[in-house]
Amino acid sequence: MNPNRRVLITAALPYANNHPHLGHVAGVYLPADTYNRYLRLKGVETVFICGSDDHGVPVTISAQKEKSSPQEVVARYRGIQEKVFGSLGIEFDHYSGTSTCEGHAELSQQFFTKIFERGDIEERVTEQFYCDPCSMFLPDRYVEGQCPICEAEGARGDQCDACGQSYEQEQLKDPECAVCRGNPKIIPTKHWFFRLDRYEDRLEEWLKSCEGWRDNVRNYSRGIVREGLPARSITRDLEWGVPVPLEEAKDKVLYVWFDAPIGYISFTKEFFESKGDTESWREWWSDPDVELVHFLGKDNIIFHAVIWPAMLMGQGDFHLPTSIPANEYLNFKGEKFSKSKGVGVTAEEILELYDADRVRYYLTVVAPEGKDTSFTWEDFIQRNNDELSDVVGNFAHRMLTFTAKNFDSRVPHGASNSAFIEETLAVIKESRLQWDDALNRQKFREGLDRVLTLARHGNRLFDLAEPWKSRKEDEQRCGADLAALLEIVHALGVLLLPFLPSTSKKLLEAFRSCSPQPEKALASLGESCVLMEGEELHPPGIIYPRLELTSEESDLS
Ligand code: B3M
Ligand code: ZN
Repeated sequence: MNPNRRVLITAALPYANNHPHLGHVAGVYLPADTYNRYLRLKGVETVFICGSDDHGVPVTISAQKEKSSPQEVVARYRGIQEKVFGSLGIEFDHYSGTSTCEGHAELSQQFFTKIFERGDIEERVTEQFYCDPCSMFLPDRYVEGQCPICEAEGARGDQCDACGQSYEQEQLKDPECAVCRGNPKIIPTKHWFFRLDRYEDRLEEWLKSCEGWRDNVRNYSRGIVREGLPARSITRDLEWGVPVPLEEAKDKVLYVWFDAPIGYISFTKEFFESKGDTESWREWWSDPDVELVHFLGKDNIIFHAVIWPAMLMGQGDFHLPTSIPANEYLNFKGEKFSKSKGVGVTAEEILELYDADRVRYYLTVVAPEGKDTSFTWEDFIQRNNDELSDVVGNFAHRMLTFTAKNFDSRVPHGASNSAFIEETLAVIKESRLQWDDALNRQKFREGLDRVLTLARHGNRLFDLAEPWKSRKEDEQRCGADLAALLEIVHALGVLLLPFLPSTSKKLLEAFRSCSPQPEKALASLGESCVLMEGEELHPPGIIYPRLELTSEESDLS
């Protein structure tokens, strides 16, 4: 491993108008956090950045509906988001927001100006929807209609959720004002367009060179580039947003998708500056050795794998994404989670019933990594019981209580040359290597499955060793076997750390007197015994009591 490896991790900026639901958590924030914890456990230096996406129509519509201001909506939802992520153990280094981050507007304007000065932004007179009763232009989500590409209903002015494509709004069929449901008229207004066609060759070249990407991201993006990229309008007739830095566009703002990804940079800058370091952010964004990894949901692929890289190319001094692990959707009863449509469960709702690691566990085993998956309460309970309680919790509990009863809660004397310890170490090593390989490829389901397999092996080896028999016949052998099995319990504690931080902490607490720090122990797992014999264990008790399905869950839509 490169000892100087550095990875900058971002998670898509949630609009500051929604309660994160489990679809968001499973698809974006949890895998990003798991990856960050994994890298840190491996000793890799990382910076983990996120914050709210404050501008744009999602926020102004909410403000209008609630009869409050965009600022109020942003402040409230940002608070909710930070609380939810915190309760789930999703630990960003910095959680900011595009409307409050100092320097964000300025940097966004610089991005615009630089591309403008290259001649890659051009002015056009466009026909835009305008609603007379509301006396306003209807950019983006202010207008709904039929998608010009896949013909799905309910498509928005800038993007269709059904096919993920984006287009210019006048292409939308049967448009309706999202506020008053009236039919908008069309009037001319000037806008500024990003000439993406000028970046096609470079994008194609770059996408071709990207290795190890998920097929859904790479093939989809290459397909879009190959079809030809139309110029995209990057300004809007709105008051809320970053002002366009042009004299003749005084009453317009930048399109939210233009300023939002720049937040990744401005938040990084703010993060380092808050520590009194005004220089490092630049290195994290320009040193070609720093890996840049963007976690997001599939509806955001085009923006991150095509438009954002073109924006970065237009600057010249930032590096391009190293990988873009985009997930499909986690659905609820066959439908996309949607707070506004009342489908699914929010993170706050489930956290009132269950602790974070149970939620993290389930959302990782059903992570929509390669295809859409489903959340169901029955499955949530079942996987928690069959896997977390019966396999992991039960194995750890059996080992620790057996040691408590028979060996005074101390690590027994091990026998370094027994076939049993050899086999146990080999099992641990193989699990660690497979875990490492899966997590390195950002295959989190697979990584967690490897840990479960190790616990299953543990239970099998315990049954094979029959220490309850050998305890009477050959106490020394019994102790040696148990010492080996305790190595598995400890390894589970280490390998679970990226996935289930509090469970891992509880398990590792049991070994606090007899094992090194997990970061130090990791590379030795399965190479040799790491527990110090004779030292005391501190069993945590039952970690995962079995769950019953109660009416409370069924009451949640
Ligand atoms: N806010 C879209 C979303 O929440 C958008 C992501 C921005 S990432 C720069 O799905
Ligand atoms: Zn209207």
